[in-house]
Amino acid sequence: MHSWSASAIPQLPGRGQQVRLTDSGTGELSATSLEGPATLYVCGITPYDSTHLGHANTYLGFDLLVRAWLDAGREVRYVQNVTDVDDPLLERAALIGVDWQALAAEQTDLFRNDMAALRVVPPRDFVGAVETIPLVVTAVEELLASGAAYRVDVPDGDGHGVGDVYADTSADPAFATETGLSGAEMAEFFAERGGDPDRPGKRRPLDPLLWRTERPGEPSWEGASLGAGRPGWHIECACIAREFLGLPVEVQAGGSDLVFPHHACSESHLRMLSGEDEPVTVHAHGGMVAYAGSKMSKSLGNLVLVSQLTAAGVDPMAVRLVMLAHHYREDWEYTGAQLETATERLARWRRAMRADVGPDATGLLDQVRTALATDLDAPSAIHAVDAWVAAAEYDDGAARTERDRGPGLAARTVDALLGVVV
Ligand code: 5CA
Ligand code: ZN
Repeated sequence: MHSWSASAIPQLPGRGQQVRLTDSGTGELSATSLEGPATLYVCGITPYDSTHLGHANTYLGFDLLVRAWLDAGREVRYVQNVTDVDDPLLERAALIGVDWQALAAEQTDLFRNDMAALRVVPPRDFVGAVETIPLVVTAVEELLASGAAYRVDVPDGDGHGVGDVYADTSADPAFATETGLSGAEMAEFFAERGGDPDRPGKRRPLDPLLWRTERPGEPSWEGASLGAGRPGWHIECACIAREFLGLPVEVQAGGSDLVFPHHACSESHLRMLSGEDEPVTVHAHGGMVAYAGSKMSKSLGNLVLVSQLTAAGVDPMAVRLVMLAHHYREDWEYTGAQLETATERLARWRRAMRADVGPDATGLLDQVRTALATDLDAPSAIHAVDAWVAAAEYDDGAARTERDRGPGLAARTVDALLGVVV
């Protein structure tokens, strides 16, 4: 499917640094490469109730990675999916009495508009689950053939298809080891996050669904030897990553709610399909945004949407500054007061950076580059910009630099590296 439109990124003097990111499994900083194309897979939305601030926080967090890589001179191959068929989407469409495809299309459009307004660099490939079904069918057939998957009978299956297909996690001795989670934690998350530990006929509670044979009243697609049905969730992201990026994927990313089972299962599928021990190099996860006391989530309904804020006249750049004030891995709770702070900050940045003269911004550029290269530390970058702005406001005339090295360079720095246009 088509992505959203890109905003121009200004050129900066010199070059950005090698980016180090925290790997969520080890908790240690891991250096991304300086050479060759960078590959990034960020799990996209399931298109309903988009785009809430939790989604926006995730995509803005990894937008900093894209910007830091581009600044360091790397070609960036960025893929994001859209889960445009899955249980939660079908359930929501049924609940509100609309066609699921219409809901998905409308919400994906809203998401594109929000991402463009927030000046998020678009992915090179923006890929829907539905358009990926032929790839999934082939992959599931491969997993069945190699013994890494098995069939489970469907009671009252109406003779449809040949049963559901599950991945056999025991075929992968490295299953979920990268997460650093205990068995008890995995069991808890699996049950909470879309898994079916008690499904009769499964070999192990954590075995994930690969192919769901067709059921009356549910959409289904031709599945060759699998029979008609629809794909499981994790295998879609595995297939899209393999097809559009190749292996290994340098950074696999999303919110921390995807560490297990989603990313662990996707990585395991990739391992089984490719024979590569480490199909993902760095596992990067953003923190969870809460509102009114709980994680912002579609199921709870405690949502603040980007489009609600912008429709009320909030500058998208202020929304961006709300997020950037938090480190991407932090869990935080949104409040209106944070939006006020961000709006005031944006006004101060604008005044100082639109001036004809001001302090030299060469040091600021270095500070912002260093902050981003160190685990995308946006709060430190903002602190450095605030200090430059304070110096500009204090300006006693002693240290004025012409626009190109002063306010103009500061403006280009926050535009190119932080995505904030002043
Ligand atoms: N379509 C799947 C991924 S393949 C999915 O998780 N969709 S989602 O719409 O639920 O979430 C989209 C992205 O936003 C995911 O990366 C998810 O981790 C992240 N996300 C969801 N809720 C929050 C939240 N409250 N705070 C931060 N990130 C969130
Ligand atoms: Zn995903």
